[in-house]
Amino acid sequence: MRITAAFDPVTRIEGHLNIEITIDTVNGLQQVVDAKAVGGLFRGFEKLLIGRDPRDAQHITERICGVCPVAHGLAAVRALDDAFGVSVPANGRILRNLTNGSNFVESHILHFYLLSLPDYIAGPATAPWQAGWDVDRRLNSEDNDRLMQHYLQALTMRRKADQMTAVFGGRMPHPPAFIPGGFTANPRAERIATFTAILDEVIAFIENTYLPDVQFLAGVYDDYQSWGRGPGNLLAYGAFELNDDQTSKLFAPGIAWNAADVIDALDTNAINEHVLHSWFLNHSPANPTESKTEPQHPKDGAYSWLKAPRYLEEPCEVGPLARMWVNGDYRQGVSIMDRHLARAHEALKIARAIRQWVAELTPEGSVCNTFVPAETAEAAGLTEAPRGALGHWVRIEQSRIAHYQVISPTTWNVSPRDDAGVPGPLEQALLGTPIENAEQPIEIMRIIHSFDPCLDCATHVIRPGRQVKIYPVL
Ligand code: NFE
Repeated sequence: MRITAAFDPVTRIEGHLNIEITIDTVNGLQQVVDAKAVGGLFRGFEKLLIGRDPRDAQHITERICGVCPVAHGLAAVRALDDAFGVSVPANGRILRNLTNGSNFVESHILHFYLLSLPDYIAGPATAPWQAGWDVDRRLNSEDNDRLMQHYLQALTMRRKADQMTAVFGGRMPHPPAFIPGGFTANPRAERIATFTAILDEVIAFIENTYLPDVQFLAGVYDDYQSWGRGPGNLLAYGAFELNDDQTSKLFAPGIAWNAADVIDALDTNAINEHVLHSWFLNHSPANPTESKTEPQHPKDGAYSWLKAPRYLEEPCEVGPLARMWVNGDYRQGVSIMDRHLARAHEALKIARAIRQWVAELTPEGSVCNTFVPAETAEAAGLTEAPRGALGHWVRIEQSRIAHYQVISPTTWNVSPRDDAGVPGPLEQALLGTPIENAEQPIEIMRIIHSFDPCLDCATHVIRPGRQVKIYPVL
C-alpha cells in the first residue's frame, strides 16, 4: 500500500521542519520512495542587514540562532577582519577558539542526549517523552535506566559547557565579545581558572559517559550503520585557527567526493545557490557573493524556504562527520550511527584541544588589534558551526552593508531539490530506507535526527503586514 505522510513539525530538532514522505513496497520491501524536506519559514536576515554599519553584523547575525550564535558571530567578524584588513593577536585568536569550541561541545552533548536518545530509549510516562512511538526498543531495562541517568547528567553538563562559553564570551546565548581584530574579554587568571575547572568536568563526562554511550548504542543498532547515507559528498570549510597567520587549523578545509579518502582543496567559487524549488524569485545558480534573497510565495514547483547550496553543482553533507572525514579522524562510513560516532569523537577532540589552547593564553595580554572600517570592501567569513560549514559573505559600499549572504550548515544538509531536480542530502538519505511499521516509521526520525538539523539557522518567521517578528521557540 502506498502511503504519503507529512511530519509537521518534526520534533526534537532546532526550529521548524516539515518532512513529506511516500512509503511504498518495492521488490517486496516496504521503503521510502520519495522525500521532501520543507523549511517552512522565511529567514530574511540578509535583507535586514542592508544599509547597516558593517560593525553591527556580528551582533545581528548571532540572533539567527540561540544554539550556535557563537559561530555566526565568528563568521561575521572573520569577514570583517578581511574587509578591514586587520589581523588578530594570539590571545584574540585563542579566545575565539575557546568560545566557539565550548559551544561545539555543549551542542554535541545537547544533540545526543536531548534530541536523539529519546528515539532509542523509553522514558517516563510524561512530556516530553509521551506521546512517543514505542517501537524498535532494543535495550534491556538496566541499559535503558543507565542511559536515562546519563540524559539527566547531560542537562547539567550542557549548562556547564555554556558557562565556559560565557566565561570569556560574556554570556550565552549571543556572546557580545566578538569584534573585528579580535575579542573584547581579557583572559585574567581567575577567568582561566574558572574555565579550566569546568573544562576538566566536561572532558571527564565526554570520555567516561558520552563517547561510551554512543559506542554502546551504535553496537546495539549496528544495522543503523547501513542506513541514512545520502550523497556521501563531505564538505568542510575548516575552523579553529592554530597560528596567527591562520594557515593551520584544527580542522582543515576540503571535500571528499562519495566518501573517498582523497580530499580535494576547497574553492569557494564552486559554491552556488539554486532556487528553482525554493520560495525565491528565480535566478540562475549564483555564488553567495552575488545571489539574491527575494522571497516569492507561492511559486509553482517550490516547496521550501531553504535555498539549495551546491558545490560544483553537487549536494554535499556538512557537519561533524564531514569535518572528521576530511581530516582523517573518522572514516568508518556515512550513516545514522556514523554521524553520532563522529560527533562524539569530535567533541572529545575539541575538548582536548581547548585544554591546550587555554595554556597558550597570555593573561592580561593584548586581545584585539585596532582597525579602520573600510568604506568599500568585499569579503567572506568562513568557519565551522557545530552542525557544519558556515559562511557569511559581505559587500560594503559607502561604509554600509550593500549585500549580505549567509549559508548555514542546515541549508546544505536539508536543502530541497536543485535546478537539476537532484534532492538534497537529507532527502537522499531518506530514500530507500526500509520501514518496518508505516504507522510509526521511527527510522525516518532517526535519520533526520542524525543530521542534527537547525531550521532556526536556515529560516525565521516574518509576518508581512505586521510590525512584529516571531522567533521559533526551541
Ligand atoms: Ni541553529 Fe547552526 C549550527 C548554524 S545550523 S544551530 O551549528 O549556522 O544551520
